[in-house]
Amino acid sequence: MLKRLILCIPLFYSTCLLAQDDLKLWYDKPARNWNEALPIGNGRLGAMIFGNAENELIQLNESSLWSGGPVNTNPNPMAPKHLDAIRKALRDEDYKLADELAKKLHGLFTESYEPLGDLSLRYNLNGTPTSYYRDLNISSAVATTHFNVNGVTYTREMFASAPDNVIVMRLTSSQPKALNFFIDASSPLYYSTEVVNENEIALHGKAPSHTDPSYMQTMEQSVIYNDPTLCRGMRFELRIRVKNTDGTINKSESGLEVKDASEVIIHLAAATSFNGFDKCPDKDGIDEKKIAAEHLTNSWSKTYDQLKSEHFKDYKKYFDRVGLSINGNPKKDLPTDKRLEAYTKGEIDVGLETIYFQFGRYLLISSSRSHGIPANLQGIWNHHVRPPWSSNYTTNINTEMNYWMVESCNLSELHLPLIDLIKNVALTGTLTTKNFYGANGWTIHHNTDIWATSNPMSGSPSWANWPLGGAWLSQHLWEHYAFTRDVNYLKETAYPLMKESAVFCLDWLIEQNGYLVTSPATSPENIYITDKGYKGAVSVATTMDMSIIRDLFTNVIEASEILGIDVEFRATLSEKKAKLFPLQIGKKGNLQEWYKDWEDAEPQHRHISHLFGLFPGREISPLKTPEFANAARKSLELRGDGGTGWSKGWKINVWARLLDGNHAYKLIREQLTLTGVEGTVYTAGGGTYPNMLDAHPPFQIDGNFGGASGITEMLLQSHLGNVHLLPALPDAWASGEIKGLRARGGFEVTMTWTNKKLKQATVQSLAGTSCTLRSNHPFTVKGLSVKSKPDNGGYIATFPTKKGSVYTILGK
Ligand code: FUC
Repeated sequence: MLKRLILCIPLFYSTCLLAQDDLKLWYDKPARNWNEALPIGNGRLGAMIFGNAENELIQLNESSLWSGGPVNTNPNPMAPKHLDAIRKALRDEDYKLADELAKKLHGLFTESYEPLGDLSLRYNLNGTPTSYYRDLNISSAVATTHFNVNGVTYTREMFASAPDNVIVMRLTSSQPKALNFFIDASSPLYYSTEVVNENEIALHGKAPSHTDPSYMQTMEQSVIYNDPTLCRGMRFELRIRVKNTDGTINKSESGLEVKDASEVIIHLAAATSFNGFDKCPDKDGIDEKKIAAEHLTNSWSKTYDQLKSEHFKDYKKYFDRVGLSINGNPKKDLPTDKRLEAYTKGEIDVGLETIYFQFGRYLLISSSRSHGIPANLQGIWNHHVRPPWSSNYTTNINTEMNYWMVESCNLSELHLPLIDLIKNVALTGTLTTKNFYGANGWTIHHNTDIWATSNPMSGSPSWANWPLGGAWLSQHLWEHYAFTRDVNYLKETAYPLMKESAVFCLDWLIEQNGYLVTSPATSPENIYITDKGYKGAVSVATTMDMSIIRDLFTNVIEASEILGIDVEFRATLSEKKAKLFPLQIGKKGNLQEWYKDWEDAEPQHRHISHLFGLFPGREISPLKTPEFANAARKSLELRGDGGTGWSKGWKINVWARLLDGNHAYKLIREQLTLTGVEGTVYTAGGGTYPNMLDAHPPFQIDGNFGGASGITEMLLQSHLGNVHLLPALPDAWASGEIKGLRARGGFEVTMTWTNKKLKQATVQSLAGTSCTLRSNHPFTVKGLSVKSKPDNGGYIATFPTKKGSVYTILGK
């Protein structure tokens, strides 16, 4: 504590925040299962470290390793014929018929994200391990395991290096020549291993040509390898090279036997033949063997310390941009699983909450750095051949949730993999709109994969018949601009894609009772009950549909104004936007989810699709549209606080947007409820596994990212044209410091607060735009004759800024 204080006093508080030394997940026993293993990743290569003393298991992934091949964009040529019939049924209010006909618009399932393999280290220990310890340091992205056997300390240190494209391990023993182990590798996919020489093992593999989603109960083969065209099923390569300093290595048929060594360095390289979403991954694949070998050759020329310091430099470049400390970040000397358990039982532990926030940032830095391959439902960490929901990109909430925090948490570059994927799906999506609906522009439906699948899948229309994935993803194109103010990016990349998404929406809207509506429409993934008692999915003008389209049109209009182009198109959008079916308040005072004031088949459904306008949209706010904000609050109350991990993550954000910090905080506490530990049932759904990964259940990473985003929304909001400092602080976070959050308009914000009141902030202007600040308490801007004025229950002030300048805000 004293050391912290000494560090903090003479320096600015940004340095003080970085002194947080508790950013570790640590345990006093090995992982008993995957949900206790620790994830590392360089954005492309991922590993789950189990930390077993004797039989260490390291489960490996590579972000481009998926089943399948380029997608057939016209799998259902009869589809457009059914659209008019569905619309007629909906006009006739024959919802049953509409639901049935909607299934005639279905196409193919997405493919699956596949595991790469397992690395196994079998130690010859001759004794029982004691003093066991393992951790994952999230401020340096290094995992360590150590234990004692007969007075010898065995240590394993491991990290995934992005600059060098390899996973690196250092194994040591505290006494000379005590390391004896056997190393080999295997894969749950088709593979063969080759022991290349005394130092190297190669694993050559082949991914399935097709993998059915895990929720499909099929009598036929669900994982298929046979594709004579060589257009489906990519090849992959794993290379393991072992450097021993002073022992011996003997090769056997299956692996390498290391004997009597004191230190051993291992490099892992892997690559696939994936050559882009539209290329046959085998026949026209890239040379995965050559790439893996190159990565290995490059890394091999460097020392362990060199690799580690380059890894630190690279990782910290991202991680250190943001620091969070709440109430002094009290430390707890407890293993993370025990700490979670105590928290679950009601202990106060804001230190754990800040770790959870920074763990979200850690996970994104470790999983979102591959060109065109964003973080999927499990980031990059998956050990199932048929993973839950194919570990794909589910765009009716989950993929977007993964990226809600990317800009505000100062990781803007990590948005690019998603933006690259959007470019791909816009290409297949242009064919899908044409082939399925005879429409212009582009869209995708409720999920996609590395092959940029964009068609409506099979199954329940409540999720399959939702053609607004493109419009929702387009919000991310806009947000990247809103935060960075990069006009060139807006012009060259974002605007053309956003515009074509709007073109699809214009084609998709039809006129009904004087309004523009979507038809068919669903509200993912809820079911309504009509007045006649019919339970259905398909109707018209659901609130989510209309809100997403309003959001898209608003963003495209603004973008075209900034770029000074498309005057006529902009006028058309404005005119159509005014005619969109408006938000409705239902008889219970709720924000109506459906076109009519119907009941929900499942009132506590985990999705809250109809609240899009409140978050992540910017249509509803207690400050701008109190009536609709109250209705949204009522809807949330009716839905309740339950739900899966991501559902709670979503609700944290939504309650923060309602400026109710205490309710958001209640959900954070529930989100951090320990789950998945044998013999204990703390929670029925959602929660957090001992390794701090989010439970759907099973594991799904969106809850981690959604939770981190929610914490950010409690501390800073900027969606209403101003930068709102500390909009939703809960009572539990009376004092604190946050460094380096980003706000729309191109601002970087650092704040300290005490007694829930802003004490001081700095705002760095990155784009030179005028800045409007909002705070719940009065403030002044140092050096400028600017004083905040009362506004709608808070205080605001506007001042011009100079690019690069830093402004100090003093709370009163
Ligand atoms: C949606 C959700 C499920 C799950 C899946 C990946 O379909 O309704 O709960 O998160 O996506």
